[in-house]
Amino acid sequence: MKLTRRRFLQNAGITAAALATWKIPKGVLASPVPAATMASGLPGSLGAQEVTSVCEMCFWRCLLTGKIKNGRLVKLEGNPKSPANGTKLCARGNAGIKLLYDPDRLKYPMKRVGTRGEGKWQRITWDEALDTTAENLNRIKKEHGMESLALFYHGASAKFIEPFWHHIGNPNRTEPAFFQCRGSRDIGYLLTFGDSPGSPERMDMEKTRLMVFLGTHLGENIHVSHVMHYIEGLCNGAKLVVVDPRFSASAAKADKWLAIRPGTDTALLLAWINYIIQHGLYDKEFVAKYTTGFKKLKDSVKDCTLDWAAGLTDIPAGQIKETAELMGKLAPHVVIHCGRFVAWYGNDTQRSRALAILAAILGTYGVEGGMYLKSKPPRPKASLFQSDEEESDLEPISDKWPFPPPGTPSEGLIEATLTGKPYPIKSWVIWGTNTIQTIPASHRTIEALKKLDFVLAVDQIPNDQTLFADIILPQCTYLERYDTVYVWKDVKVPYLSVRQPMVKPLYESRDPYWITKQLAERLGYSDCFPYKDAKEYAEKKLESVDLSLEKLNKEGGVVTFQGRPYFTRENPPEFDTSDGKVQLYSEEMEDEDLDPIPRFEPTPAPPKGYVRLLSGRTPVHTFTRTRNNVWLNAEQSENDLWLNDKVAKKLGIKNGEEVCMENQRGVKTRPIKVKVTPGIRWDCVYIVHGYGQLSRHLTQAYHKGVSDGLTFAKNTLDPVTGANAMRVNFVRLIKDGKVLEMPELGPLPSGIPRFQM
Ligand SMILES: Nc1nc2c(c(=O)[nH]1)N[C@H]1C(S)=C(S)[C@@H](COP(=O)(O)OP(=O)(O)OC[C@H]3O[C@@H](n4cnc5c(=O)[nH]c(N)nc54)[C@H](O)[C@@H]3O)O[C@H]1N2
Ligand SMILES: Nc1nc2c(c(=O)[nH]1)N[C@H]1C(S)=C(S)[C@@H](COP(=O)(O)OP(=O)(O)OC[C@H]3O[C@@H](n4cnc5c(=O)[nH]c(N)nc54)[C@H](O)[C@@H]3O)O[C@H]1N2
Ligand code: SF4
Ligand SMILES: [Mo]
Repeated sequence: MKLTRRRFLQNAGITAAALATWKIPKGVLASPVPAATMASGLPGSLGAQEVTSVCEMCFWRCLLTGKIKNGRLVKLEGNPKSPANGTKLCARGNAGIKLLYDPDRLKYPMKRVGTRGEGKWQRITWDEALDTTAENLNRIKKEHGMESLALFYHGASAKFIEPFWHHIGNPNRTEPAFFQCRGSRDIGYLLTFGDSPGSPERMDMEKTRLMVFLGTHLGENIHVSHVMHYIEGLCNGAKLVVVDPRFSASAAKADKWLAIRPGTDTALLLAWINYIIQHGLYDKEFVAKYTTGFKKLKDSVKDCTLDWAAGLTDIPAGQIKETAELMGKLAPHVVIHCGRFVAWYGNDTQRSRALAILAAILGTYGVEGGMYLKSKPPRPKASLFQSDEEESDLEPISDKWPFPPPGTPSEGLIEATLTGKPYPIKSWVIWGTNTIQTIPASHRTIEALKKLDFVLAVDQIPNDQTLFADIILPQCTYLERYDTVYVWKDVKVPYLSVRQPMVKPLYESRDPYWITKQLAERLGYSDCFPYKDAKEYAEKKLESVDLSLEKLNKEGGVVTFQGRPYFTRENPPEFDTSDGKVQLYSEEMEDEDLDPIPRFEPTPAPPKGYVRLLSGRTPVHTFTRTRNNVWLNAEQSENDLWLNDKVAKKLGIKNGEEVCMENQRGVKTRPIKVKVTPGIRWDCVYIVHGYGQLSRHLTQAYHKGVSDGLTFAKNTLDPVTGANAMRVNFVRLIKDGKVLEMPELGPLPSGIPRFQM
């Protein structure tokens, strides 16, 4: 039976479908966690000396213990009972305390008194802020319809507003941090395996014999337990192949660093697949039993030879061959890392499909040292709403794309705001996401923000996007509130925990449940959010799985369950696809006139005189949200510009000198220090994302370093998902007021066109 697109998404389980109610079945709990050594058993009672909770300095959500003295949080540590991070936190996790006590925090509700973008505000009361917001949203809804109200959201704090938007039947909500992150990857894997690789990615690195990373730069990209597994794998003797135009922290640990021409990864993947098939290095039993379309795949990639790929990727054919042979030799105990941030070139779903296909033919799925399986722990459930979800016949803007992840691609909402098509968007509610730096082509986002009838921003610090809001609501931090109950299932030992406050909310900040409930009531939905507060909601959820806050705290703030990481005789392979098999050839894609097997589609090369602008992570910061943190700022307050040493020599630029970048639209950046290094190709430069904030209210971060996001001028969308690509922008350098044409140190292959200015 063929699937329509909608049924595919439903089957894939990634729509906001109702969750099954579970009780903890007998025997499911893993060996009980010993009782914690809490000074006082009751977290949330503010006299307690230690409180367990969940980190949100990034959304990996490591488990925490906070030490409190005289009502002040004095130290954060990893929760020793955590089966994932144990006692360890990363630098950002440790520094959460400096977010809590950041003097620049949003303290009171405010209204705009200057023009949008100016950041001139006046303190108002909560009543005035909520009433003004509701009046505006109700008025706009009456004049232009529900669909004219858009929600931009991210993170734990949006776990109430996002379902609310859904509940009232408004399709116009976007999570830029999903679309512009892993959205296309998840769709690529769902189309192949009927399953996404999860979060954390289910890569069995500690048990593997070989890891293959394309762009993934673990060590700079930090997730405590993921990095621990990676290091454990290396210590256990696993080999590492890193494909990256830059000598990343992972490349530094690699057995093979393949310095690929940016944008050509799909060619490399297809050549690997072809070589592995032609030389019989694939898992014949797995392919025969569990996949469809192998013959079509074999035919489709037959011309993707080593020499063809070498020309495109600039990786010597011998290295492509050698690494393909290594994969064949060590399969199936090979981690083909699915990556996380994949919004690269606009053909990212197809590249993710190619990764998934490579992982499949090597037989790595559900195998020790490959890609382990999602667990099925009990799922706590308690309804946030007393009424049924409202039926909606509104036309979702996302229908323009064949397989969008849930919600609307961010660009769809920006376009509709700017053009009024397919219908006007008149108001944005921005909740926990930096719309200015996170979505490429910021000049368009800013233009859209200026055009809107009403903008609400809910945040904890006066970050870039708050400058454009009419009303700003101060949310308390993750250390001052209850949130929902979390269950980790993309881990080998699944576990459950809950976020609980360590101290009372400071100033007039309020928690997300309270704010959402207040807004819902004022918008005429008093049947939503029936609980007194987020604590009661957490209790109800825990009750549904025979737990309570008290029981959980007795267990040290975490309960673990049994996982099922690998296929076994009792747990044989099964795939949630249309025919129950791994789709090497995708009929769903064919039905949508998309390539059913990935093909190499070149992304335009830099125009003459320019290089490609690349960006990524630093271990001590998370996007823009931590730049104002005084400890983390002290660690790394600015970014630098990685420039190839030979290029630097030709341009006469020395290490540590300052230059500006100019993008292909002629927009110039602030000065940035150059890091001259052989560790980056000549055809690109690299900066860390998250710097160069525009808000002067952030006294630590204001105008420190240079923003990649504000330098991205171009708007290239993945045709499958509608996600924006980030690596399609070009810059040249300006030194002492003089524009420097970037030299070309190698030929451009005939198969790759140049970007037309
Ligand atoms: N230019 C560029 N853009 C990117 C990327 C890139 O590398 N470069 N990476 C992409 C990726 S992978 C991702 S995941 C996204 C991340 O995108 P975002 O999550 O939007 O990134 P941040 O810049 O951290 O912005 C988060 C905002 O939420 C606020 N916030 C944090 N916690 C809370 C809270 O509890 N309550 C409320 N109300 N607000 C809170 C922060 O103060 C901050 O203003 O960005 C994507 N966009
Ligand atoms: N400390 C810290 N850790 C984080 C985050 C954070 O903000 N701070 N964010 C988290 C999130 S949400 C995400 S999505 C991940 C993102 O982290 P990852 O998914 O690991 O990394 P990316 O940001 O995609 O990739 C950056 C790397 O890709 C390389 N690259 C650039 N162009 C190409 C290319 O064409 N081909 C190849 N093969 N490589 C290329 C860059 O040189 C760089 O080394 O990090 C997570 N971890
Ligand atoms: S990786 Fe670091 S910042 Fe992220 S949740 Fe864990 S400790 Fe917190
Ligand atoms: Mo991300």
